Amino acid sequence: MKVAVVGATGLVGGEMLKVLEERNFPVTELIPTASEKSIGKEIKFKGNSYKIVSVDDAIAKRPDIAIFSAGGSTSLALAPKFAEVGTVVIDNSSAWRMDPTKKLVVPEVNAHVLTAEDKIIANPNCSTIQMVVALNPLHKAYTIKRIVVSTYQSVTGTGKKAVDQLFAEREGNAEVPKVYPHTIDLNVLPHIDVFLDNGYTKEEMKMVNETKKIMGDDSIQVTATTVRIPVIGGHSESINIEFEKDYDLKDIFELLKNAPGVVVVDDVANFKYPMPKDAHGKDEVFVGRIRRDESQPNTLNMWVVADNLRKGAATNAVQIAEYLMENVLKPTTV
Ligand code: 2RA
Repeated sequence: MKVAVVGATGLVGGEMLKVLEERNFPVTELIPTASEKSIGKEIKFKGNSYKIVSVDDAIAKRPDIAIFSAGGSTSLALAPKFAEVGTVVIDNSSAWRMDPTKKLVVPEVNAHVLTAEDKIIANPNCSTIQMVVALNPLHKAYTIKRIVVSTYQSVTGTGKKAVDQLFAEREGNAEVPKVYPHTIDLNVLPHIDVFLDNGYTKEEMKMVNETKKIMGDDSIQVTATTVRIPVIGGHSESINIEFEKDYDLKDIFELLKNAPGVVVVDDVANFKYPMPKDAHGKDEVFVGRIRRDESQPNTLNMWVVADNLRKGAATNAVQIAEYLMENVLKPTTV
């Protein structure tokens, strides 16, 4: 497959290259592209150096797949241009996610919706991906009525400059350019993405709307509070789930243990539970602190952690590409 990575110099772009390499995705030609200022810079892939090419050059090569991590406006402008030359775009921005003509895909949940007609496919928001991977098997068994989620999100979700802000603050450098409106080190910001008229943030509404679309069920009620914390390595989520009917707690453990992409880490006697430090660099979604909500019937609490740059972005995008390759697309014949 000829694969373009659009936004190859960013945090997620770098992770995309790593994941393509680690999963041995059959890349016959890699076409890394990024903004004008990065053209000519070199990136490494499978031990070789590749120069960043212009977007026009990348389109002219007619890649089979283009994995985008370049922001919403770039994606709105460029994804259709790649699609016009026959490339399938897998886009990590929020630009196409709620477009009713585009599929929003987490392979463990709804890869089956993909067809050869899909030329622009949306990769969901990181905090939504890890939540639906863990919830989908439970929804199938017990039908989720309502989800109350609070997130604890890594600064890597904001990008390189946010990681720089955190470490500069930690070193006592107050002069660092701030990407957050407040200090992030030794602090917590109940604010991710922009505030909307309803008082929620865009990140919170992504969790509400994307969950319904991916799980194909508009009746699931979701309410979210999304929070930035001074952590790298992954996003954590406290999730309270009310089901239509009562459940067997042992069965919940079994369903999660057998769910694709899920690892249960729940041994409180030995202080074992998921943490971003352990999820860092991994592709799975880690679930623990699984327990009955004793305050109301049919309700469960759990704690879900995943590396937001991996399963929350790059890994999910590459898994979509793998599914397309195995089930939908024909490889380029040389
Ligand atoms: C964040 N949702 O963590 C983002 C990244 N996609 O801010």
